[in-house]
Formats: sequence, structure tokens, C-alpha cells
Amino acid sequence: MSYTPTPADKFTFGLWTVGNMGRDPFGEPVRQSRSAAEIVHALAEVGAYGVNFHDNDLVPIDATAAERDQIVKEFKQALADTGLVVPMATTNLFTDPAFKDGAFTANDPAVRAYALHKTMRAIDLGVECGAKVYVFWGGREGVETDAAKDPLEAIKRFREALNFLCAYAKDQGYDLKFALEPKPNEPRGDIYLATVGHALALIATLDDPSMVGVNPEVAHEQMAGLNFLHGVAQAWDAGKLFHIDLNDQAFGRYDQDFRFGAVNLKSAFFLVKFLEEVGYAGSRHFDAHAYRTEGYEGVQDFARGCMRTYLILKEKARQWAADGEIQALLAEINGGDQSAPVYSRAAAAELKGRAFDRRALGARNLGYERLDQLTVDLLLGVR
Ligand code: DIG
Ligand code: MN
Ligand code: MN
Repeated sequence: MSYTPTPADKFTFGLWTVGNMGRDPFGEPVRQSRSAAEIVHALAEVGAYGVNFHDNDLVPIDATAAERDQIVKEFKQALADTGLVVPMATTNLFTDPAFKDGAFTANDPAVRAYALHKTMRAIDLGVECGAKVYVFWGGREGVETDAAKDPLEAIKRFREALNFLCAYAKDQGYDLKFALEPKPNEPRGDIYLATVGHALALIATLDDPSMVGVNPEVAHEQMAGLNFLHGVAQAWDAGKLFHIDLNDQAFGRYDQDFRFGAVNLKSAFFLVKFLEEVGYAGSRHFDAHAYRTEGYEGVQDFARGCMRTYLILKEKARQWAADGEIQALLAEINGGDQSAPVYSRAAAAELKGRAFDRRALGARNLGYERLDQLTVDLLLGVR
């Protein structure tokens, strides 16, 4: 079995991931910066399908129009030379001090206006490079003290900004879908739209909810102590899984953005099984970065590892679906009349009048220990 990525796998990385220089809150960069073109070639070498970027990953915030055009020209040349595509783009609304109190939700209306200005120009850049999905991660949209901002006002401002930008994208005739990326905290003490659930609730209140979905990230839901698969399933059920950020994370930690599958192999397996079972057709985007201990050789190992683990788990999911003992157990567990209850007065009367043997219901052995051990055996390669 080969675990070599192909373009059909749709594996993508952000310029900021394999371009991460290893700076952290307690240490200086350990790797030199690389140009966007160098990163594109490095991703091509490991077999990635595409590359994503924040506006300022590609074009420095103080670049002139001429510099911008030259940078974009060189970037597009690297894409042409390697065949990589740009499925997603996004805006950096979190690095510049202007956004220290947020961007769309900032108390200062001039900052909110600047955030719209910057995002429209970044959307233009993303579309120019071929992006079809536009991500909004509100890293600074939050508070350290709720004395400073009314959460209702913040939600209203977020909605107004998204309504404005949806209208802009439509007015420009862009074939673009927006994806909100939740995160509970860091860098702000508490971030609005903390989880997939919060984001789905906001989307329902927009002028045109159809344009907007979510971009769940493994580490972010897990930072909130949540089961990532359940958030992804909720988004899929709502027709809102427009993109996904794959990585890994130890529970109860800061946003570690580890290589996919580096910590929670079992939950990574159930996630890959789900994405493949439902036929998720979007990018498998690795929003992650190599350990700070690594040089660029290690960064390539990191990128290969993300894709290799996904492909191994995809094969394990195929084996799980073909495993006779596992499937027999599942058939038993899901036996009986599974049809949904359809209301009628007669059905309600019958159900209210039906006798149930509560003790028998509670006495059944459900066999989940055996099912889970068979799954563990399969993941450990002993079946
Ligand atoms: C962090 O998880 C965020 C930013 O890196 C970016 O805005 C977004 C895109 O995937 N993820
Ligand atoms: Mn993250
Ligand atoms: Mn992310």
C-alpha cells in the first residue's frame, strides 16, 4: 500500500504553516524566512495539492502597489511551475497593532472600517490567485475583560461586517464561499464565536446565510474540551462544512497546531473515516506547523507526516468498513426498526399506551467494549 499523496487527495498547507519560523511567546525564530515561491516549491516536493495564504503572508502590509504586483507575479509563476493551486485565502486581522482590540468587533469605528478596507483588498487578492473559499478567523475578536465590550454589540458588529463583505463579494461577481473559523481563546483572553456551534448560530442570523459556512479546526474545538468529530458532523448536517483545518492538540493546552495525528490517533481515525464516508470534497488543509526543534528538513518531514497519516487512516477506515466482525457487531447494535417516529394523534396515543420492559432495556449487553477493542486492534495493525 502506497501512502504517497496525489492532487486528488486535495492536501493543502498555508504559507504560514511550512513558512513558520518557529517564533513563540518565549523564543526567537529558529528558522530563516522563506519566500512564497520557495514555500510553493517545497510543498510541491512533498506532493501537496495546494497552498493558502493570509494577505500579508504573500504581500507585506506596507508594500506599494508595484511591489504587490511583482510579488503576485512571482507567486503565480511558482504556481504555474509546480501545478499547485490556491483553494483558500484569508485576511490577517490579528498581527498589526491596529487590531489589538479586534477588527470587525473593535470599539473604534475607524478600526472596524480599516478591517473592512483590508479584507476587501485581501478578498480581491485571494480571488485573483484562484481562491474559492475565504476564511474568517477572528483571532483578535474578543476581550480580556467584559467591562470593555458588550457581547451583544460585538456579535452585531461581526454580523454587520459579514453582511457587508458578502454583499461586496456578490457585487464583484466573485464565486466565493465564506467560512468562519472558531477558536475559544488565544491570543485574546476569550474569543467570540468560540466553537462551531457559536458560528453556526451567527450564520443563521446573516442576511444571506447560504454564502457562509464554517472552517472547524481540530486544535480549536479541542481547546474548548469538545469532541471535534461531533462539531464537524453538526456542520456537515447543516450543509456548512465549507473547509477544515487539520492538526492535533493535547487536551488542556494552548493552541499547539501539531502535525495531523501526532497526539490523538483514535480521534483522527474517526474524523478521517467520517470525512471519507460522507464524501467531503473540500481541501484537507493542514493548519499546523513543525516543532520548533526542526530545521527546514524537519519541516518537510512534518508536511509529509500530515499527509501520510491521513492516507494511512483513510486505508484503516476502508479496512474497518470491510471488517466482517466489526460490521456484524454494528449490524447487531443498529438492528431493529430504526425508522423515525412520525407524529399522528393515533401514533402518539399508541406510544403513550405501549408497555415497556424498562429492566430488559437496561439489561442488554451492547458490545461496545468488543467493538472498540476491534477498532484499536485494527489501528495497531494486529487485525
Ligand atoms: C489559525 O488557526 C487561523 C489562522 O491561521 C488563519 O486565519 C486560519 C486559516 O486556516 N486559521
Ligand atoms: Mn490553531
Ligand atoms: Mn486554523
